[in-house]
Amino acid sequence: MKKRQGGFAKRSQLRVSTSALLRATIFLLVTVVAIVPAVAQTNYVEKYPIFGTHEGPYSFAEIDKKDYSGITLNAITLAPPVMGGPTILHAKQFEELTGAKINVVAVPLSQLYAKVMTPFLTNIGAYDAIIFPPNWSGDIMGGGYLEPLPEKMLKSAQWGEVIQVYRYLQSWGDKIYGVPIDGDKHFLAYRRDAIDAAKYQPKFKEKYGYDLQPPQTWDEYRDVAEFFNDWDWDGDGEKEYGASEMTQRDAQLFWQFIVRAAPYAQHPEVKGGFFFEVETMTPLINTPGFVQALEDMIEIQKFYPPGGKNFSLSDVIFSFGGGQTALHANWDDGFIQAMEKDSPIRNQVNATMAPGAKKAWNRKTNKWDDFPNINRAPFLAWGGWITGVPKTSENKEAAFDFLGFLSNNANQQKDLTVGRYGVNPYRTNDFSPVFWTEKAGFDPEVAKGYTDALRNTLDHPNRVFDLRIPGNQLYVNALATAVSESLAGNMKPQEALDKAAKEWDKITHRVGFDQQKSAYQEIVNLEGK
Ligand SMILES: [Ca+2]
Ligand SMILES: [Ca+2]
Repeated sequence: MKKRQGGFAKRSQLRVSTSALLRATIFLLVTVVAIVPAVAQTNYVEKYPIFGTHEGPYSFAEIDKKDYSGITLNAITLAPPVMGGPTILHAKQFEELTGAKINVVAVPLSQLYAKVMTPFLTNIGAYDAIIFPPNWSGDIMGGGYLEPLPEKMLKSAQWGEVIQVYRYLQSWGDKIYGVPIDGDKHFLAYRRDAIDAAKYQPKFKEKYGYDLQPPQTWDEYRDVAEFFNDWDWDGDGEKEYGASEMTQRDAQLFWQFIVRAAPYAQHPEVKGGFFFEVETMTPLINTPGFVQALEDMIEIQKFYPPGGKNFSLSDVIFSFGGGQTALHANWDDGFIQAMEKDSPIRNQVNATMAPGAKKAWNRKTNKWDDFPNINRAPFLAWGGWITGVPKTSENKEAAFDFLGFLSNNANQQKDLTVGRYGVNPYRTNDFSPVFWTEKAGFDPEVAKGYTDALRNTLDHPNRVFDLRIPGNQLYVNALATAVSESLAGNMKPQEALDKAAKEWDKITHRVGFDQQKSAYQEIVNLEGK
């Protein structure tokens, strides 16, 4: 528009004929008419950190029309940066647009469960919006504490674009309660300038007897971690290390262990459960596949960076994302952190599926089966944070508007490019390499590597779903405690996992055998679909 007006000004400096003047007048009138709606509308792209605007009931323009002045919403979320970051950012925007006031309570993961559940259990209406891990859905959705999604959400394009594999996470039984905000899985991110560099190939082959490549198995992962540990292989004057992993017991250690166990323990021809044998609900976490994974994890500690034996997710994001290590088998966040605009290792990373294994435990025959072509069992770890509105909320419409706005396409697309936010692909467009090259500045090779890794993981027939059953937190804590004890050298892997399995069995009977069995059956039903 400015350009055209400039053209007009220049033209008016010339000696003008009547017809030129008339043309100019008409042009001016047309210009003015065209400008009016633009002036009346806020330019959200200039005002807010978004790539563009999107239409729909939760868009910036539609939410801007709402007047929620006098209304206060109480929201609970994880402490920043993961989830808390985007919640606080978009709460502030929602306040500006609608006049509502939003109190955001942001707490560490170790406190989130109690803070969310206590008001439910004591029947106090503490929150209008909650943001919680999907594995707590058995307690929260299954407990009947959430309001089902309004038709307005279910008819919106931002709901329609959620890919199928993540839709199940939003419901419990036959009702849909979750406003999608995230899509999670584990995959392998690695440093291209280490692993793809020709100069390190001969020495690696000499030492290990095979070509250096992005590790395809956990054994290869070990070798690559060892090879790139404790020396300055990127020439920046500082040492790098092998691998960043989540090792803090009361943070995300459970998921770091399960991604390792999956290809050893999920045999493609043995159905009926990964965490439990579903018919008897016998815990499988002390079977040889899991024991092997724990032995591997004890070994890999030698190739962690300083402090790496007590890393949370945030630590890992800044460790791998900050260029400290060669390998990162984890969620997207550390990889995206490495790919952010100001990152010194931007486009020096790439992605592929999580490592597999050349053997898998067959619990039908009670023996290891060999997989010379590698058994893959990618882990849909976590699955994605869920947002919902408690039934006790007195401002449900405003609360759903806030959650819809928080995850509208404009906010979501921008959030996808901020590693520490923990917002990851779950809508069809998010899997397009073009989005990542155009909006996030990825090299085409990295955009392809990333989106292929996501697709190959999510679509894999032997994928492992997370443990989404009531009392999830009890199982997570029991297993993480056992793994942690063994990593610290206090217990042998088998002994630690036997103890955890016994604990799991007790939890199942305490929470309710039949209920647990039917909840786990729902996950087993998703296998191979
Ligand atoms: Ca270095
Ligand atoms: Ca996430």
